[in-house]
Amino acid sequence: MKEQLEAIRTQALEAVAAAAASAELESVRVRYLGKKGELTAVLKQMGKLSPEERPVMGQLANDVRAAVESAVESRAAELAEKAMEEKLKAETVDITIPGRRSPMGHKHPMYTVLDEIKEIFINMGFEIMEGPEIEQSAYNFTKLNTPDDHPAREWSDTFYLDEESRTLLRTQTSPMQIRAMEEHGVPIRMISPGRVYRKDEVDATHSPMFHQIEGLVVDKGITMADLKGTLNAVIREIYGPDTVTRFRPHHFPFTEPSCEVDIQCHKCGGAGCPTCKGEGWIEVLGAGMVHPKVLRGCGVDPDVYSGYAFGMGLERLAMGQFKISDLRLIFENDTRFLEQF
Ligand code: 2NM
Repeated sequence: MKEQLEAIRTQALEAVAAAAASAELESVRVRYLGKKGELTAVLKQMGKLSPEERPVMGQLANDVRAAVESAVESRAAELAEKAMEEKLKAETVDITIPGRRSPMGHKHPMYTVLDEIKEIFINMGFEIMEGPEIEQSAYNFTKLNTPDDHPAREWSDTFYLDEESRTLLRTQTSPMQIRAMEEHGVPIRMISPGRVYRKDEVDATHSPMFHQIEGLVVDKGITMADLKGTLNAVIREIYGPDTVTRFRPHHFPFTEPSCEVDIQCHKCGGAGCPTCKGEGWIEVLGAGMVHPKVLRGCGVDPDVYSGYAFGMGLERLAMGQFKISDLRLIFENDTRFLEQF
């Protein structure tokens, strides 16, 4: 029996050392140490031994088991380490390979212009108040002193959202000015930038959605001189300190008197050229003194308070600033176009 046990030890240790993978090692373990293994088979014969031999063989069998078990254990650790090394080698990442860049977006040119203008007004003490794009016709037209038969109210000009023409997509941001006077009260000095909608045919200079900034100042003693001074200052911030302006009489339902403001063409200096369509002047905004009826409608006493308001389109400004020839490019959102700005 001693020889049998020694033989098991020698063979088992050889087999453990030769096991090249953990599955192979496991089958070696089962073969020698398992319930039906070789060592168990020998131990079953212990009964045949003399009482003197039994503890000696028992001790030897335990030694063999312990030796084989520990050999299996350390071989298992070796194999696991080897497997890990191979896995790491196979999965090595070359961190020196340049990464793949994901394309990075940036601010849309419309909003670059918008933010620039907001900044100018913020620095002059104006508040920014944004409002809903879906409006009531009361706020978009009626409270702005727009007569019931005004052409802008036609279904052919305005996007209505109900049969009764009560809700619509705002055609200007002035309804926000009305809300501001009603809710904030006066004195007030604010601008409302945002999208507006009109049923325009799309061409190089028209889109059914475009951007506007309108402004409103109401306080005691506000006059046309404040309007001219402020707008001249704003225009010179946008177009340069030497820009020449012209205030021309005009008509808006919500202001009286009203005017349009032109800048002298910077290309030709007023002589007339393709940029100003031969006019020598380029219209940049509309403005006027807020109509007393509009003030009264917002709970403001026109005998105590007066104010001026103005509105300007942003697309034309962006087109001029970025030398964009066709308005449609601004809204197509083709990244090959947008990434130029
Ligand atoms: C313009 C031109 C002139 C304007 C008027 C008002 C309000 F609400 F105070 F009556 N907001 N905006 C206004 C005046 C807008 O856009 C060309």
